[in-house]
Amino acid sequence: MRIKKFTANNYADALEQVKRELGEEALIMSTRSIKPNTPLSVRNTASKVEITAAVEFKESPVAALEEDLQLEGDSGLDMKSLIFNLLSEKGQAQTLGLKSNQVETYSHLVRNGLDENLASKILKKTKGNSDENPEKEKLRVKNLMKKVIPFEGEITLRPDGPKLVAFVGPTGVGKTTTIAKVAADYAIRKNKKVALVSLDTYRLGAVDQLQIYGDIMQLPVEVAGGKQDFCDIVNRNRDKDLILIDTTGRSHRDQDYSRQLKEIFDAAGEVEVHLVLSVTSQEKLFSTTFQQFSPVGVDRVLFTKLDEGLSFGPLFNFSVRNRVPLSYFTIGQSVPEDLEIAAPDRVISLIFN
Ligand SMILES: Nc1nc2c(ncn2[C@@H]2O[C@H](COP(=O)(O)OP(=O)(O)O)[C@@H](O)[C@H]2O)c(=O)[nH]1
Ligand SMILES: [Mg+2]
Repeated sequence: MRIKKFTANNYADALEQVKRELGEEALIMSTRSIKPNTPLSVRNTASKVEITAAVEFKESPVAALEEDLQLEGDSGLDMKSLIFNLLSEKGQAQTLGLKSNQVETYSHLVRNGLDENLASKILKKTKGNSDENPEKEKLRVKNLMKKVIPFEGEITLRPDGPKLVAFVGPTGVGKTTTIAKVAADYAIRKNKKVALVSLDTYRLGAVDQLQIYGDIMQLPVEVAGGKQDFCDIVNRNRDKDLILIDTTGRSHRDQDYSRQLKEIFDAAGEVEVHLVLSVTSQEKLFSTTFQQFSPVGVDRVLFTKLDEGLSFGPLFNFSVRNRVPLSYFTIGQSVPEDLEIAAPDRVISLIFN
């Protein structure tokens, strides 16, 4: 139940406010007129109306959850959470005030790497009757989880010139391989004009790898050493629909590298940045990498190696907490087939199966 006071010059206006903010179903609990507390000289100021209204909290659990998550951010490891971690999952669920039919789902989520805090928040928002069948309860949880996963799906092209998309992330996560898969999808399946650009001059051999893919698909591959180079390349490829940019994955501690990338991208125009993370990495690396690349401006997150992943909770934690929309998933080493458009349904089945 949410209770709120509304003040206006007249009853109709106050009621209007109530409806706007709390909806048609709001309950009016009390109404009173308030005399303004003004000096004698202006005593004839009209009095105001105050309405106290209430509403049941059954609306949008999604919005409420999103709001909560945004407020909370990353909670540090304090004494309370240390002790909490020592409890059994059942103990945790009880401590969190979850219903008996939710304990199983809670345990399942936590075992699959979902952040405990996040799992308990989701369960609290979906809390049904305690005598309800756990399967029904689970379905409600799945639905809410599905709704809070941000996703944008595949790359959308521009009507007026090439779309520039850069892939950034740690070494070895699968950036170059993924670029080859995406390039094949647009160039071969969708029949679009694609160019590949490598800012991958740091690691010896890295350009070769992209070159080989380019040769197989008969796509131009260009290598940019710096800002001017990059702008020239983009200008030369104005006729393309899509320019895919590969980058070196240097140490995730290298903030300078991110600033350098930002400068290069800014000079060339609008570049959509996809952060590439592997589900086989430690979850901690997700957040440090995200921080490293935040100066560049991360627009999307792309998870690789789902075929080798053991737990998918961290993928959910990352995208939901940071509100970065998912773009693609990769599910194996084969180019071009092991690529899929990321969808919330898929995330849910990864977590629940
Ligand atoms: N199992 C699996 N391996 C992948 C996947 N994507 C890429 N790889 C492999 O990961 C390794 C590193 O890939 P690469 O594209 O060079 O990574 P980069 O350093 O980020 O460019 C290669 O052996 C790829 O074949 C995937 O979805 N699943
Ligand atoms: Mg590479």
